[in-house]
Amino acid sequence: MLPRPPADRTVAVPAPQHAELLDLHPAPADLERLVLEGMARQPRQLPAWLLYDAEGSRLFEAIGQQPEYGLTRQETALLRERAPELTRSLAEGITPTPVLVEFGAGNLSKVGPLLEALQPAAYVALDISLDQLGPSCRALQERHPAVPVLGICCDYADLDQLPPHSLLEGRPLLGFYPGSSLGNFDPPQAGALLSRFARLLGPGSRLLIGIDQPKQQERLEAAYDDAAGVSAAFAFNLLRRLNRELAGDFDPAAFSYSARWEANANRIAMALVSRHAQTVTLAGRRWSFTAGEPLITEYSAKYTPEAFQALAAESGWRAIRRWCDGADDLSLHLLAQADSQMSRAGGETPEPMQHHADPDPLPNAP
Ligand code: AVI
Repeated sequence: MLPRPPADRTVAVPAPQHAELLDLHPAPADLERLVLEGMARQPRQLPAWLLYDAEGSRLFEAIGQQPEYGLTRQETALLRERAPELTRSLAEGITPTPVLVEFGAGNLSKVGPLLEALQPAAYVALDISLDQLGPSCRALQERHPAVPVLGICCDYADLDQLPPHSLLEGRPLLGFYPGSSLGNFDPPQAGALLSRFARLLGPGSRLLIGIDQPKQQERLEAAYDDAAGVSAAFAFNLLRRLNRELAGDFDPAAFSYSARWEANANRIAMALVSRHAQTVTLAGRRWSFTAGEPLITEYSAKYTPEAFQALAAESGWRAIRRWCDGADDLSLHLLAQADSQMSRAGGETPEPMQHHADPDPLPNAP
């Protein structure tokens, strides 16, 4: 693994095929602070991005292939089928040629059809896992040699500005946030994240975002606790990471995995539940768990289209259009910044969006 510099230093990591990588991964001290804060919460809850070390990223990809977890397959198919229309709406009236910025890009498996249809000036992928981002950026650059690719390893939810880089200068930015990862943030944090995206992308920008919707409890619980045990392995991998990176002594056998639908909060709560009373050492401190006490590894909130659009409106975005899969399980929402008529590059965006929206204010285009 590459050495991690402190969060405030930007280091260009040379990569072949001209895909460039910047490493802004949180420093070990930040990681320790966040874990200590999370362990002190009631219930204990750690930041979800900690799940994505090299092994966690591999396991998350495997989750996407489980029959119970349809989100990845359905959204990928929707993006492939609708790419020309999506990109037309995304980039309409935007000049000069924009840069596409993907948040939480993972293995970059969803962006291909958008790159082909949009032909952006550059593609910038932000993700927490450097181990995954490096090879994925290089492979994508090979497949799309005409679009310069820049990978930024970072916690995008804690980024105050995009790092200075020639590819990001003087061009409008279009955001892409697929996978319903917004659901992994509590509602106030989710709203703050949408506002952050508006600031990072700049005035006049647009955002295409994938959002999973509430559905039958049994389906959701199976999606997050698949029969092959991959979701459980994904959660248990967190304990291994804590043991390795923060001198922990968690015994995975002393915990069981649980994924439960919390109807009052419209979310799945994923937790490792202590099988018995025990004390664990982590980051030089002792932590007691009572029997049955959960360590929340992640929440996955689901939003109806209306609830999501209300959240977006509170966070400075205006809903322009929605596309969904045939079963209306999930949506791709196109948002534009609420008050701005100016693109980030300084060019005026003529009649931003309104006259491009269908007469139905929130048309569904399955
Ligand atoms: C990344 N995120 C949207 C996934 C989800 O569906 O909430 C994470 C996940 N965790 C377990 N399974 C999937």
